[in-house]
Amino acid sequence: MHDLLRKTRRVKLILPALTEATSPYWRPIKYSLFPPLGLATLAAYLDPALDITLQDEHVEPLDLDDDPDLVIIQVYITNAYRAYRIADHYRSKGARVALGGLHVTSLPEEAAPHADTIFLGPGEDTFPQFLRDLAAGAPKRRYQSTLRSIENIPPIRRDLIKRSHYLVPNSIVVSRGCPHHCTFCYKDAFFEGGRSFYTQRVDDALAEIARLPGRHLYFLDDHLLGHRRFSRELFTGMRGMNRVFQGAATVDSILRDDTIELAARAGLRSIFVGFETLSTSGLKGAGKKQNLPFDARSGATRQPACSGQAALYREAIKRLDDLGVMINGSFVFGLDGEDPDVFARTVDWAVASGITTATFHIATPYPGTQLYAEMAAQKRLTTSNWDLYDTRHVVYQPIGITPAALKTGYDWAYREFYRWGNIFTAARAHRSSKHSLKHLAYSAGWKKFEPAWDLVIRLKQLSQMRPMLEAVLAPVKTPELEPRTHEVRTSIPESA
Ligand code: B12
Ligand code: SF4
Repeated sequence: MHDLLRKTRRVKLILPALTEATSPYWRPIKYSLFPPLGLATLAAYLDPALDITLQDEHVEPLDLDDDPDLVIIQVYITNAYRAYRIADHYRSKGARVALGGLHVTSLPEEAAPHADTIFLGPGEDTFPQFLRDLAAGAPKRRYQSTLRSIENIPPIRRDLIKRSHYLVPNSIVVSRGCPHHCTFCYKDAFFEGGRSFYTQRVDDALAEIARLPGRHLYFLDDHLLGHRRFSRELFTGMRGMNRVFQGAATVDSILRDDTIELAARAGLRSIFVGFETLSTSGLKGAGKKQNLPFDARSGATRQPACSGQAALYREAIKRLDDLGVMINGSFVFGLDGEDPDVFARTVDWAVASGITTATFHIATPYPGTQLYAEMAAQKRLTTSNWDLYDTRHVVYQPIGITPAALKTGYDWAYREFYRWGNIFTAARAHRSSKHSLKHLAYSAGWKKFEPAWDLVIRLKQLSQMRPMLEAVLAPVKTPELEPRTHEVRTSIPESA
């Protein structure tokens, strides 16, 4: 064994706090949801005999007085400055520092001066290669992932995760990437140089699920229904496992066939759907074909903004409502072509449609994305202070609306959607009164009891809240969950 590896006894994995942690928007509960799964995934490649610690600055103060030999830091865009400071600190103490993650992949030249080694893309191929090179005494400065697979990966080191610090310790990913190519999304840049959508083996995914204690799971996959055969086999295998789970999927995949019914029967109770905008032209501009009515996808068809779009969205919402699945709708403001009425239009629609929770974003051109390249080419980027790239600030010159109006409208949309009156109106939109009650509990619980959440977090009692979450995610009713014939809606072609 080479000296370099022999010297590596203490390894520290760090998720630095996002800059938001110091802002008035900071919501401790939002950042106490999920543990750092990426780092726990990487830790699985380390020799278990090493002294390994994993720290997530969102839920605990970092101990910076220690002396690890190897420091592994995950860098997101809005923790990048903090990550670089921590990296510099440990390097000045003589530690070997490795940086990776989304932001390092987007801007390797920016990250490189703060690290001994940087990693571009997912780490399942490059990190073990780095460890082998370290053992051989020749670690490289830069690794670029090209061989993409999450088949036969070692079990995630969940034992390093402090479960009591998180409301949802059972977060899980069974695929990586997504089959689509939205211009604002991190996906194409992050997975450049190799496959950009791939899954685990179904058996392995089911085995990982079986290893997780409790009932509740949160799939962090970009698109849980993205690979049709895989997701159908997964949900079929999950039947009888007595789980309740949440995940994300696209509009087309919800309407495509009966996969969503299989998911509901397996325990799907709430789903994240990126509606983004009600405007067909806005969706086309963002490359979000999977949200478009079929006849609007070719680009040749002209539809009045909204009509076909709203009908398609209504169909997806009704389908989910029939299954008792709550919806977390995601919306983006500031796409080209929008007018100042977009905020009221979007909130009114979301409330009337019975969307349970909404996530609003100001359009944010992340470095590496097509949107960023377009904005840069048009000289519309107004800042490169990455702390502001959190989808709450306007970092570019919008068209058709002023930056100030965009920011004000975004803030208003959040306030308005989560007004008590609107929470009640949205809750009433469901056909079943049990669904309405669950809606009320979930939405109000998420946004209206911040001081209570803060207290629970301070007392380190989040695990006590899990049974309540599971109760809110109990099934609404079962008739629609009974097996139905394999119905394929031909208007929505398969996208994956
Ligand atoms: C969970 C999650 C969160 C959690 C984060 C908690 C946590 N502990 O990580 C919470 C809820 C806090 C969150 C918040 C936000 N998020 Co978020 N989130 C995610 C999500 C769904 C999953 C992350 C994950 O666990 N992935 C699975 C693991 C296995 O992959 P991974 O973490 O990427 O790790 C791998 C590699 O990156 C690499 N790697 C990472 N670090 C290192 C280090 C080294 C040394 C090496 C070798 C390798 C390596 O190896 C790992 C294994 O392959 C991602 C989408 C996604 N699919 O990744 C979005 C995502 C990261 N979020 C995003 C956004 C936009 C946000 C928000 C801004 C949204 C908002 N407005 O509220 C906020 C705030 C963040 C901010 N202020 O900047 C974007 C980021 C875009 C970008 N370019 O930065 C993503 C990509 C979603 C998307 N499709 O756009 N998020
Ligand atoms: S569907 Fe979602 S994850 Fe897939 S490319 Fe579009 S924004 Fe990204």
